[in-house]
Amino acid sequence: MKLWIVTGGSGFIGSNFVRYMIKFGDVRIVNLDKLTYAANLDSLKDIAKHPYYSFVKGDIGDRALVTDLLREYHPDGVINFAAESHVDRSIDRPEDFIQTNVLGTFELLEAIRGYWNGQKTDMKDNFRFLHVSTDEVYGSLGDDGFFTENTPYAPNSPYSASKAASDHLVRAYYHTYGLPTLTTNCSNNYGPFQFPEKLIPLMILNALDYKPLPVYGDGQNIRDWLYVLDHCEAIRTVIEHGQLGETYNIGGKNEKSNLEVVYNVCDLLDEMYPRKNGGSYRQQIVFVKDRPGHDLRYAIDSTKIQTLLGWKPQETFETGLRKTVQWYLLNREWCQRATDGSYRW
Ligand code: NAD
Ligand code: TDX
Repeated sequence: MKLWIVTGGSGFIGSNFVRYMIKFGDVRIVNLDKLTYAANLDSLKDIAKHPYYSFVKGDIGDRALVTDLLREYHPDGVINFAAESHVDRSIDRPEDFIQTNVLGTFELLEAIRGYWNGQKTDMKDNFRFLHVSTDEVYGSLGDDGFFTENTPYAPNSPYSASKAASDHLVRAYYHTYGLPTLTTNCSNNYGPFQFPEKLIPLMILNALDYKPLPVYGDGQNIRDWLYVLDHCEAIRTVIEHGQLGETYNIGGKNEKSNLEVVYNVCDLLDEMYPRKNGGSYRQQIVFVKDRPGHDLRYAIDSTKIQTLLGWKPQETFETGLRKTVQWYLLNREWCQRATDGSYRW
């Protein structure tokens, strides 16, 4: 049976991935997570005691700790989800983004390189390091066109710049040292267990609390949405079948303006959990000051992973969003605990 070290497995995508893989049933997972504000141990409560799952609290930037873990577990691969992930926070305070996304990824790579170098040939050949990245590294699109794997990097926020730096380090470790790496660049994810600072869960929870729904600028910025479990399946596909040194774009061809997304959330809530005082949740929408340097449009061309590796998304935006709204309605306690304390600085 394979064993993978997953970093950042207590965050949104990481926790969905860990659960997905444990339920898939053919892999052991060691989750290394620093437990920042964005992490939530509750997200993996249902599998916390599973015999194939272990949790280690720690930082990807702690080279000695990562080296010890590699020597203890002899993993078949490492999947790096760990990052600071919220663009607005990166604008307010970029330091943590440089620390974890750039320096942390560097330390992680160094630990893995040191360990991998000392292994026998067959282990070296079978080992994989998969780095989970974002479409935001490509910058912003105009009204047409798509990001492909050949689109030049042009990051615009401290977050995307830090992710771009980490992607470049991963690329360099493949070309310079032969480390068996893979990189995925995915569009906006949504689904269960997403921390309510991101657009969709923030809108759901604010709506239910009768708070304003803050839409940045005119709400016409476009994002390309992918249901989180479709992303998880894409990552499994890439680590198992991807070609070393390659990058793979992942997206579901679900372009929506932010305002459309917020309207869709409101309409689903109107249907599933009508406002007590009548009227639509749309009445709570307010247009607020735009995000500085706000990228206009993201759109992913995922032809490469679809044609070469046979992955395709299972959810449309409509089916995925319905499941997501339903999940937040049924999991108010998770939401309460996720937002207890000071998740904003
Ligand atoms: P998240 O913020 O929900 O979770 C990040 C996790 O990483 C948390 O559990 C946190 O505790 C952990 N972490 C942070 N710093 C760490 C460190 N130094 N050492 C160990 N653990 C640390 O993020 P997410 O939305 O689940 O994103 C996961 C990855 O996917 C990130 O690399 C992100 O850039 C990428 N990504 C996210 C999206 C998206 O829409 N959310 C889209 C594309 C790519
Ligand atoms: O209150 C809000 N109002 C609003 O209009 C928030 C939180 C966001 N927005 C807008 C900004 C974006 O155009 O909605 C869009 C989505 O915003 P976020 O949920 O913050 O996501 P985004 O900035 O697009 O980045 C996300 O997708 C790519 C993730 O946070 C990244 O980690 C990932 O790499």
